[in-house]
Amino acid sequence: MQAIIDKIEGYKAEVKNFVATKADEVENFRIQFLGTKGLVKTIMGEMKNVANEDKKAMGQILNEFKIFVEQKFDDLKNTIGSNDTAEANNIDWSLPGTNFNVGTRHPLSLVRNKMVSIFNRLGFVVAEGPEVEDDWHNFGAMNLPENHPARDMQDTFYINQNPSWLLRTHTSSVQARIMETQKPPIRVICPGRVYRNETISARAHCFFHQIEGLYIDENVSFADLKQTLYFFVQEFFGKDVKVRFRPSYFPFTEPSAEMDISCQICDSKGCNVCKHSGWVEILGSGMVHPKVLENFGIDSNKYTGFAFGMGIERICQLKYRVNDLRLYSQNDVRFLKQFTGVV
Ligand code: 2NL
Repeated sequence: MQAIIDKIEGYKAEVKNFVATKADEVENFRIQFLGTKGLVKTIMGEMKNVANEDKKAMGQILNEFKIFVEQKFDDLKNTIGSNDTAEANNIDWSLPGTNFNVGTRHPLSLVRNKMVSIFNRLGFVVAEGPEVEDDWHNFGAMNLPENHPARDMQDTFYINQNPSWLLRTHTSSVQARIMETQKPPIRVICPGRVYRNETISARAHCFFHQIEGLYIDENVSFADLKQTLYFFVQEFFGKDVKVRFRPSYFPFTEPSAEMDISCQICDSKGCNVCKHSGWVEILGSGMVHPKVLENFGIDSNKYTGFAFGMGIERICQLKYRVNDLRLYSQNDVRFLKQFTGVV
């Protein structure tokens, strides 16, 4: 027993005089003395060689040694730090944090999503289609005569390699494809990019975004059209918005109407956007022309429908006061980051 006591005294001196300057050395100390194969465990193993009558005294000595070593380890950790806290202790907590630049949704996406979700609640489902179209789906099926000015090269981008292909000028071509493949009742909303051969300016661009809607069933009336669009603008702009319908003309609808809303910029007091009239036009609409229905084999004596189309940029301008169409595609973060937090 005395031999073990002497050994422990020697170890105690070793532990006492142990110096560490780095966290790695503290960790080495832990492994050497307190690890599963460390000195404390090894000496504890010596208990089995101790005579029965000495076991109690020996147990006490060993326990004291263990506490002594643990105390030293705590001291080393507190002054230098151990590996598991090394990194934490090396951090300068007063430094400013790392900045993550989180992207924002594009304003046109925000507005499109909001519009789509309103129409979803009325039972309209989203349909999409190709941006490169043929003449039939873009013009022919929509009752546009061969000589219609919209078909002119001056207005429409035709594909050089195959001039029977073009960049769609409206998303009506998507609805055409729906009528081609589905039977009434049809209730779709078609958001998407469309192309027109325009000189780029604050008020015109060679591409922009549209949402068109189409509802075909038995007994669909002009009253349904008005109520649907009135509901939409109330949900989008707020209950106080006023609407008015003006007769208009589109080859694909009869009768046709344009819808104005009370100016959201000046609250109808008069401004540049409403040209001091208090009203701004936001969409075109009408009852689907019987010829368009018959183009897809839909019996126009049994079924009627309404359709409408609006520019997303226009709605976005009224909602967020964007006054230059070019801002939407210039990718200037000074513009884009203004929509942070807009859901
Ligand atoms: C506008 C006018 C409109 C339609 C689009 C349509 C679609 C089918 C049948 C009939 Cl499949 N009509 N779409 C109808 C009226 C107006 O858009 O000013 N858009 C920006």
